[in-house]
Amino acid sequence: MLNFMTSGESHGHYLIAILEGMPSGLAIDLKAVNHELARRQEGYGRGGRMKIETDQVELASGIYKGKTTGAPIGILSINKDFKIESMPELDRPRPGHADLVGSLKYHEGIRPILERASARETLLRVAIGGITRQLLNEFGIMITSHVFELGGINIEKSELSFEDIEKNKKDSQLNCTSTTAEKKMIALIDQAQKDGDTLGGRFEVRVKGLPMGLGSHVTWHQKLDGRIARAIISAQAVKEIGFGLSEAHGSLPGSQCHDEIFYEKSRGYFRKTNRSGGFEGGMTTGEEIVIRATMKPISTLRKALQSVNMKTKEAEKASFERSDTCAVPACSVICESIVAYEVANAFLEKFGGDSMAELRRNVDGYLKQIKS
Ligand code: EPS
Repeated sequence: MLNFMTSGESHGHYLIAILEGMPSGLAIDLKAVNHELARRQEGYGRGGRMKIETDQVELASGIYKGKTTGAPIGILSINKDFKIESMPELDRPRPGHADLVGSLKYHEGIRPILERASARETLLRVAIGGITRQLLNEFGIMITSHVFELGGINIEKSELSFEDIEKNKKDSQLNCTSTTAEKKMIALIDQAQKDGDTLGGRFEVRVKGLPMGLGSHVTWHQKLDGRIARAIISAQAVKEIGFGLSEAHGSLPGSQCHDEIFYEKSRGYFRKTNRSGGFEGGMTTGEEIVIRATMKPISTLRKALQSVNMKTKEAEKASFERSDTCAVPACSVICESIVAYEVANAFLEKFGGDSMAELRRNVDGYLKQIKS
């Protein structure tokens, strides 16, 4: 059973996480983890902070000769832009951020709230995802994502294969599979920047190579789709998530919503569609997990919205802090890592094993069983 905790503020000195529950004997490629962090920093429309930082982590503990030991893994990152103690207090909460509710609830002003609520924390969630996806990759489980809508510009709904997504988005600045759509999206981001506004969008996360039967129908908290939904919504600014046909389940008849079942001796049970997005009864069907999620526009607007000065209670425009115009590509990368952690957790819950050798034996035994 995996568990993690993060600590750290956007302009604090350190960002710290602990990941417990990984089996021993997994060689960890730190370059690959830091590559995910570099991906998180990309995206047209990101703010000035991304020019200051070169995000990377050290694995401070729990690794011996490059491999996991079964002990908790300490993850450490140092903020170049470490200036929290000298930063000005805000007194006009920004609509959409944690500012107003957090400062009333914790009674300590806005600064400490925004520092912890910031999307900066996702650096650690990506580091944890970078580690856990290496466990999944050992078993042929791969993850990708792509942005299919930004500021209202939508890529025509095409059933892109996992491989096509990876191929078509390779040189994209927006983690997008269509160059024509990307050009329009970039123009929209430029316009939003000029208007002092921000943009949100929608993205898809895909996981392939899964065995059937991760997660369980027997209790609500073991349903893996439910766990993924909670985890994705916990990412800063994510406001909606769906699986497979997603909201179309609400308008299509059952005959167009479920995945009919077939069987061939050579390949066992299979489906010709994946409208469920890879889940039935909270369990993986063995088809790809298909997640579609929506990120709201960043809440900090240069053209500030109406707020209230918490000292004087006078109506005033909200405070402004350096920020992104659009961070949807980053959000799709962050959610790849969030899904990696949840799937790895369910994988280890099902197959157990204190070491990779024992885990492999358990997986092989199960795969033989469901084949027969
Ligand atoms: C971010 C770090 C932050 C923001 C942004 C993303 O750095 P700074 O506040 O120094 O600019 O750029 O966070 C937000 C916009 C937000 O609202 O949380 C990061 O590292 O992803």
